[in-house]
Parts: sequence; C-alpha cells; structure tokens
Amino acid sequence: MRRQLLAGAPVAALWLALAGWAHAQPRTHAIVFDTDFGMVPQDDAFALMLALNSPELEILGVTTVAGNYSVEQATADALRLLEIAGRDEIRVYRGANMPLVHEKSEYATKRHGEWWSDAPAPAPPGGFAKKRAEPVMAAQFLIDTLNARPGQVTIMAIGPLTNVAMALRQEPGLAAKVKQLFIMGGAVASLPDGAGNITPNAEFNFWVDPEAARIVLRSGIPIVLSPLNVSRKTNLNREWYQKLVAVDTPLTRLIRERLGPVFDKEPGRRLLMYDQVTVASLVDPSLVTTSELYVDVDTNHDVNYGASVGGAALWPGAEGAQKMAVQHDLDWDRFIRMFVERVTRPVPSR
Ligand SMILES: [Ca+2]
Repeated sequence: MRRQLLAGAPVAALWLALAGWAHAQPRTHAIVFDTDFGMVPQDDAFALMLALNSPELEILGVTTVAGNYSVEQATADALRLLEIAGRDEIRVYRGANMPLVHEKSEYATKRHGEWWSDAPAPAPPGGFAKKRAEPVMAAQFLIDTLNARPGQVTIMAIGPLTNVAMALRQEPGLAAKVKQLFIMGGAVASLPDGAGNITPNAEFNFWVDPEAARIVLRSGIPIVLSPLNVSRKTNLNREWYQKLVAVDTPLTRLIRERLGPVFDKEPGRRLLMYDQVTVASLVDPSLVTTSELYVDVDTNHDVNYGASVGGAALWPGAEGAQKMAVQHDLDWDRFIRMFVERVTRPVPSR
C-alpha cells in the first residue's frame, strides 16, 4: 500500500495537499531564548511559558545570564520550568556570571536583582530538574547556532545583554548572521512613560550591563526594542490571575502556588509584564505600536550610567548609534487575552 501511495497521481495530490497545509500554518521563527531567568512570578518565567505554548516559535535553546538572580539560579530555575512544562528536550546553556565591566557595589546589592551574587542556587519549586545545563557556554552556543543557520535565527534577549555582546566580540561577522534581535530593555525618556526603574533614567537590564547593551545596540543587527514605555501599558491584576488559574495544568498549578499568596496578601496588586510583551510581539507584531528611533546607552560611570536615550535623528555624542523599532504602545486587551489563552494550553504529558 505504501508503494502505491508513492506512485503516479497520488504523489502529486499528496504534495499539493502538503503544500497547502504548509501555507496554512503560521510563520515560524527559530529563536534562542536568552534570559536572566527566575521562577514565577518573575516575568521571564511567564515569557518562557508563552514561548513554549506558541507554535509559531521554535526554541533552539535557552541561554542564561546573571541579572534578576545569579546565573546559577537562572539556570537551575529554567531547567526546572522546562521540566514542569514537559519540554525538557529544549537544552539550556549557562551564560555570563557577571556583566562585562559593571562591578558589584553597595548600591547594586541594595537594589532589585542579584546579578552580583555568587551564592549557590536554591532548589527550585519541586526540587532541581533531573537534567543539567549543557557543557557548552551560552556565547559559544549562540555563535555555533548562528553559523549553522545564518540569517535564520532570531535572538529573544530578555535579560542583560552580556551573552549577546560576548558572542559578538568573540566571532567576527556574527552580527550579519542574526536575522533579528528582540530586546526587553531600556526606557526612552523622549516618549511617554520613559522613566527608569533602577535609577531615575536607567532600566534594569541595561543598567546591569550598560557596556554590553551599547555594543549590542550599535551592532547593526535589526533590532526591535521593548522598553519600559511599553511594559508600563500592562497590568497583570488579580482578575487576570484568576483566569490563568481557572484552568488546571502543571504550569497554572505553579502560577497558583507562586502568585496566589501575592494576591492573597495584596488583592489590589498590579504586576507589570515586561518580557512577556517582547515574546508576544514577535508572535504577533500587530499587538504593539512602534516608532523608528536611534537608541544609545550611556556608559559613562556617572549619574546616567546605563540609561538609554532615544531620538528620531542623531544628536551630538550619539554618532554611531543605530535606528531600531521602539515599542511604546500596546493593544492591552488583545495581548492579555492571547497570553492567558496560550499559557493555559495543555502541557505535553511525560
Ligand atoms: Ca528578564
């Protein structure tokens, strides 16, 4: 029977059917998911859930970086979330332990984030994942992946940009091989809602590694930037939390366990959604409004260290800065409905 299927007219019909099927499928993006990962209610965890449950995205690997937590904790938590999601076939590559230049300071240790920490990773919910990180480091994985598939891979960078900058510094010509780079980072004061969230003008991811951010933003890679301006259009409140946990899956159980107590204690709590918007905007660019701006990062070790500055035209001091698509508004209703619908999808059984 199989032989007959491969002969004559039935073959043509089969190919036509397959071609039609392929045409009907949503466009897929091969991505490397670069993250300063932390468990729910950390935004990176929600962003990974959204990416895992989006068939438009093919996750080639998860690379971790120090940011919200140490790189050891980011790695342990990412491995565990993939295990809970039934997706531990996706490999995790441990990345930079520290920013390129930024040193630990008294100010850093008092602010949000533990990028400077060298404490061992605490056990994630349910214990450490059975699987370990790969022996290859994140920057090398990025180089190998981009060399193997030039022009085809999107980097989803939702932590400090240390790994991406290291890969660009190590491998000549790498920037030209990146299809596009989606970045959660920065805040653009020349647009509404553009204040910083660590210093008056600096956003966390860029402030943790300003030198890396500057290298990456000037690399020539086509960039889509999700700054705080767009994050501040979000509001994950108790009502949406309840919609998430109304469906029972291993992921929503984790959300209930980790986020439930937050709303029990403070029912009026509002959580901003940062990395989730960046992932959603790759899946459906029509969710966000963007403007083409030059964006650069201040690397002077003074009052504006790590602050991003954006403008429609170049200005003195920004020579060499690059134009990019800067998100500044969001169709909140469509975004949150998509987020809830996808995160509550069934998890593959093991
Ligand atoms: Ca992040």
